[in-house]
Amino acid sequence: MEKDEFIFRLIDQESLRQYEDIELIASENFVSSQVLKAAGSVLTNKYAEGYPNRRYYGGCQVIDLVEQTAIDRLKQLFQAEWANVQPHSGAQANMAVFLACLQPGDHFLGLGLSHGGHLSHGASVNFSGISYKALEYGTEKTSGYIDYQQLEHIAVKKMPKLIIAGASAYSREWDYKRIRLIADKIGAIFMVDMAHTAGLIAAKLLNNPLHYAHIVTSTTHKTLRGPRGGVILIGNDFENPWGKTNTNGRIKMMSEILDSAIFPGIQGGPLEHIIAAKAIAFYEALQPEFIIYQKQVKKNAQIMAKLLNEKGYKLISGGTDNHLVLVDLRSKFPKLSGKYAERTLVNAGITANKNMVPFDDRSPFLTSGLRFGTPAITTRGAKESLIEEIVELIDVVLSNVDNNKIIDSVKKKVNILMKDYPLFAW
Ligand code: DSN
Repeated sequence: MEKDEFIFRLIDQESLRQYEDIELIASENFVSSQVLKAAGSVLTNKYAEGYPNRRYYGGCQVIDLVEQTAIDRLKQLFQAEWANVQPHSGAQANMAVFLACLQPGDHFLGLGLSHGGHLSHGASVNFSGISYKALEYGTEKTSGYIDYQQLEHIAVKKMPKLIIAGASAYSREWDYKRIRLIADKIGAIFMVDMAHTAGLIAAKLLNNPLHYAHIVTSTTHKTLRGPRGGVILIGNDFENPWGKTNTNGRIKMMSEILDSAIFPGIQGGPLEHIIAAKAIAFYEALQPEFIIYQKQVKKNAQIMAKLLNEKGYKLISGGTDNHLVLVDLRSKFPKLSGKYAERTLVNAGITANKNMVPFDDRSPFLTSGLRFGTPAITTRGAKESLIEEIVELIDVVLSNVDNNKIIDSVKKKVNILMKDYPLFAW
C-alpha cells in the first residue's frame, strides 16, 4: 500500500508549527521522545478489556505488566493507595466518577465555567449538566480567589451529593481541607480534578489533594507532561458511602465501583499504547529533573504575571501560585475581545487561548480574557529572560492588533527566537 503522503505532510506541518511558534496554552506540553515512541507503538494492536490479571482477552501477559507498572508508578508519584490508568481523557475520568457516585438528576456542586471551572464540572452543554443537576460556586469579585463562603452556603442549603474542586483557569492554590470539612458536614463526596496542576503537585510545589479528597481525577498531558489521557486515584477513603453491594451481599469498596464505572461502565478496550506512554511519563515525573522543571514552570508564570501587571494588564486574583495567568483584557484594551486577541497572537506566532473571566460581559465565544501558561515553553528550556521577551512581544501585538506589518515582524522574530529552543532538549 502507498504511504499516505497527505496526512504525513500535515503531521510535518504541525511539527513545524510546534517548533517555530511560542506555545502558551496552559493545558498543553511537549512529551519526551520515549513517551512519543510508546504512544506510537505496537501496543495499539492489542485488545485488553478488563484489568491486569482479570482480562476478557488472551495474550495480555505483556500488557498486564505494562498497565500494572503504570498503576504502581502513579500511586508512588501522588502517595495514592489506588489508581486506575484507563480513562481515555480527563472528561472520561470525571464521567466515571459521576456514574459511580450519583444517580441521574442528583445535585452536585462545581466551580462555574466562567469562573475558571471545566466543562465536565457542570456546564449545561456537557453530560454533567445534562444528566445531573449542576450547582455552581464562583470566585470573589474583588480578590478573584475561590469564594469558600459561597461554596459552603450553597452546599449547606442544597445538600449536593458531590462537591468538585479543580479548574481550567484558576491561578491560585486550593484550600482542600476546608472543602473536605464542608463535604463531611453534609455527607457529600469530595472530588478534586487536578488535571491542570498535577505536575506541580507531583513535584510537591502545591498541596496534594489526595490527603483530603475522597477521589482525585486528572489528565496526564498538561503539567504532568505525559500522553493525552486521564487517571483516577484514591488516597485513603475506600469505604463505600452508597452501600452498593455485589451479588454475595458484600459491600463493594469505592475502588471497585470506580473500576467498574470505567470498564464496563463507560469504556471498552483500554488504550494500552497510551497506558505505556503514561507509565513512562510517571517514571520521568519521579526523577529529580522533573522537580527542577516544575520549579521553573512556576517561576516563569510568576515573572510573566509580574511583567504583565507592570504593563497595565489586570490579572484575575492579581497573580499566580501555579503555571498560568488569567488576563482581563478590559483593564488595558476595553474594546479588544479575547477572540480577536487570540487570533492576532496566533498570526504573530504566539499561541494562547481566549478565556472567560469572572463576571465577564462577553459571551464564551468572544470573552474578555486571555489565558497564558508556562508548562510547554518551559519544557523547551525557557528561563525568566525568554519570558521577559515574550511578554514584550505579547504587549506589542495586543497594542497593534490591526497593524499587519507589526504582526508580521513579530512573527519573524518569534520564529528566529524559537530556533534556540529545541523540542526534545530534555
Ligand atoms: N479545558 C481544557 C483546558 O484547560 O484547556 C482542558 O479540558
